[in-house]
Amino acid sequence: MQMTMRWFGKAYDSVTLKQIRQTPGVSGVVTTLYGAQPGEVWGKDAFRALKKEVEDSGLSIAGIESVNIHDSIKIGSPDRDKYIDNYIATLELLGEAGIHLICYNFMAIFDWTRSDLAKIRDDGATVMNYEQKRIDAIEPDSMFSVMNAKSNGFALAGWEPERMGRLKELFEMYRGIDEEKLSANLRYFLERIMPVCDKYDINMAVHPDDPAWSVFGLPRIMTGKDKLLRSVKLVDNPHNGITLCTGSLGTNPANDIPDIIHALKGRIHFAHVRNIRYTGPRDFEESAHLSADGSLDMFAIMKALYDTGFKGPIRPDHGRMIWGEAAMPGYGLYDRALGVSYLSGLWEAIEKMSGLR
Ligand SMILES: [Mn+2]
Repeated sequence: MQMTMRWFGKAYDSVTLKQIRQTPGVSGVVTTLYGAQPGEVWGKDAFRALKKEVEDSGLSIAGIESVNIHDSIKIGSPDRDKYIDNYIATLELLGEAGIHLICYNFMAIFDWTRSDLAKIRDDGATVMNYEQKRIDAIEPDSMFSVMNAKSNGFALAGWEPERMGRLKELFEMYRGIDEEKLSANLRYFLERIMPVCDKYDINMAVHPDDPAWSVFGLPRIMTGKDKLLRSVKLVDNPHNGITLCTGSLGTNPANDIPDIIHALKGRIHFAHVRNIRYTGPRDFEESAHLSADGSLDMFAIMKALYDTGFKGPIRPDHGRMIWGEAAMPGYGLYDRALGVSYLSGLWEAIEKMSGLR
């Protein structure tokens, strides 16, 4: 595995490349061309400049998170081919630049959902939190203002104001899109992009739904083992894989993550590893990475990745906000750096213990 951190670019992130480079064990970042809208062809010069900036800091770009999918592709609108052509042009540009990993999601409208972005815990740390009854009390089309009001003034990944200003329209567009249609539209998209992925050896890594159940009645096709297996078989090409996001899949206690890792062996191209703590049925908070602080067995997760020969980039995921840091919710430096150290420690121990067997 390659340990990485997510970096949002200097215009958006409070964390610097230098700080990431100084985090022991981290050799790369996953990033994206922030400001590019879903459906656009990325600018070659803008991406080159981003790549140079990362490499000048002594890090590499381990993958792109994300190249977002235009709603027309997810909905299967008549104009989808134009947006798939644009997506292919972006993949070509990234492939030429030596990028081999793209994370994306195929979620309807909302990328991820929380009821609170800064719940205060007993020790004064703040964490992102999800309570189903509070989500149920929110009108779907006011969800953006609820989330945005709590973002510390930072742009939230996946909550682009440009799209979120059109929520009513988006709900209208997704009317009639059920899981079958969403899956069929994913298959159509994958069939069209696989030749360019084969040409440049680009691994596509779809992100699971977060949380792992339907929210606001929208269809969900990436919620657990069976659906993930179905998605990789839609187009049975090794470049069609998944991002193993433990915090997203883990929201449903019925999801046995080590079992999912074994079932998806060879098709997990990227791993987001974080812990969560169940606080009620369909309620959870994002805890520290340690097994002891949450409900997931992080040793078992890292062991399953090791045992299945996982070679891709891994990153700590959302962290708590601690030590007075002000940052994008979930993406402060301190707790993610603690996550890096903890996950790296688990990995070293597993590696050495395995070698001793
Ligand atoms: Mn994730």
